Amino acid sequence: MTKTNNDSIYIPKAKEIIDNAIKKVKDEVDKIENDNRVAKHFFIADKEKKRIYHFADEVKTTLEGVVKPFPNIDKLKDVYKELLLNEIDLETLKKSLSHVAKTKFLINSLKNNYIQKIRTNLKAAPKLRTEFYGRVQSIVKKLDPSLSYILIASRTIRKAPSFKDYPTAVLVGIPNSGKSTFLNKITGSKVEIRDYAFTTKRLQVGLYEQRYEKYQVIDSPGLLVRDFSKLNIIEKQTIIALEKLAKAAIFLIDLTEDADKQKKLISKLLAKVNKEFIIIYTKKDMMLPREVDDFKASFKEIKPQKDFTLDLNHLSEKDIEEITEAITKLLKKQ
Ligand SMILES: Nc1nc2c(ncn2[C@@H]2O[C@H](COP(=O)(O)OP(=O)(O)O)[C@@H](O)[C@H]2O)c(=O)[nH]1
Ligand SMILES: [Mg+2]
Repeated sequence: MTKTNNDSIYIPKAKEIIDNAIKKVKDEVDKIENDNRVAKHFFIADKEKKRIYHFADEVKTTLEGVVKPFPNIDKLKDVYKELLLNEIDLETLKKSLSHVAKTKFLINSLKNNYIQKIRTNLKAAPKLRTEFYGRVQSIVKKLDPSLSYILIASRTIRKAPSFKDYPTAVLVGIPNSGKSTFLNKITGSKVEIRDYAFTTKRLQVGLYEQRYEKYQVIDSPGLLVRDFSKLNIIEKQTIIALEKLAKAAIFLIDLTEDADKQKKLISKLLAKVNKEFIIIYTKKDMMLPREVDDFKASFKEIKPQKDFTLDLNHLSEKDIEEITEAITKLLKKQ
C-alpha cells in the first residue's frame, strides 16, 4: 500500500484469494501433459505436488501484498500516526497484520507437510491435494475480519494529505465560516466550497510563497462548539493538525453567526493548544457596519496578533498581500 493521490486501495477478501490461487494453478499446472517417460502414478503425483506448490505460493504472495506495503506504524510521522489512531484501534490493527503474517507461515508449513505426505504415498496424491486446498481455504477464511480492518486502516492513511515541513498555519472556525474560500484565495488551492456546512471532511493543504520561502496553510473540517471529549472523528482532525503541525492558528469568525458561540470555541481551543493567532472576521458584506462593530466589541477580550474584517469573495490584491504578510510574520517568529 503506497501513498499516492489515487484513492483506490485494493485488499482482497478471503474468497478472492482462494479463487485467484485456484485459477493460477489451473493456468499453470493443468496444461502440463505426460510425455510418457514416467509411469502414470508418478506423473499424477508430480502434478498434484506442483498444484500444492503453486497454490500455496499464490496465496502467500497475495498475503505478502497485504502486509508488506503497510507502513511501520511506529515510524510514521506524529501527525499521520495521530490521524490513524483517531480512526482505528492500534491493537486491533497490529493483531490483524500479525494474523495475516502468521497465516502465511502456517500455509508454508502445511505445504511442506503435504508434499512430504505425497512422497510417502504417491497413490493418495489427488486426495491429499484436495485435503490441502480445503485446509488452506478454511485458514484463509478466518482472515476476513483482519483483512477488512487492514483495509480501513489503509484508507485512513491514504486519506491524509501529504503534509510538508514548511512553517504551518491551521485554519479553524465553525462550519461555513469561509475557511476553504480563504485557503483558496491565499494559496491558490482549489478546495471545494459549498454554501452548506461540512463540505470539508478532511484536512486540506495549501501552500503559498513569500520572498522565496514556502509556507503551509491547512484547511480543517468545521468545528462545532461542544465538549472536546465529544468531538467526532472529523472534528478531532483539526485538533491533531493544531497540535502536531501548527505554528499558528487562523480563526475564521463568521459575522453572520452567533458571536458568543464562536468566542467560546476560540477560548476553548486556545486553552487546549496554546498558539499565537490571527482572526479573520468574514462576511462583512452581509452585515451593517454597526452590526460589525457590535460583533467585534463582544470579542474585545480575545487578543489576536492581528485581525481583518473581510468579504472573502471580493478580496483585493492588497488585502491578500496584507493577510499573507501577517501570517508569514507569525510563522517566521522564533
Ligand atoms: N457573502 C459572503 N459569503 C462568504 C464569505 N466567505 C465565505 N462565504 C460563503 O460562505 C459559504 C461557505 O464557505 P466555505 O469557504 O466553504 O466555508 P467553510 O465551511 O468554513 O470551509 C460559501 O458559499 C462562501 O462563498 C464572505 O466573506 N462573504
Ligand atoms: Mg470547507
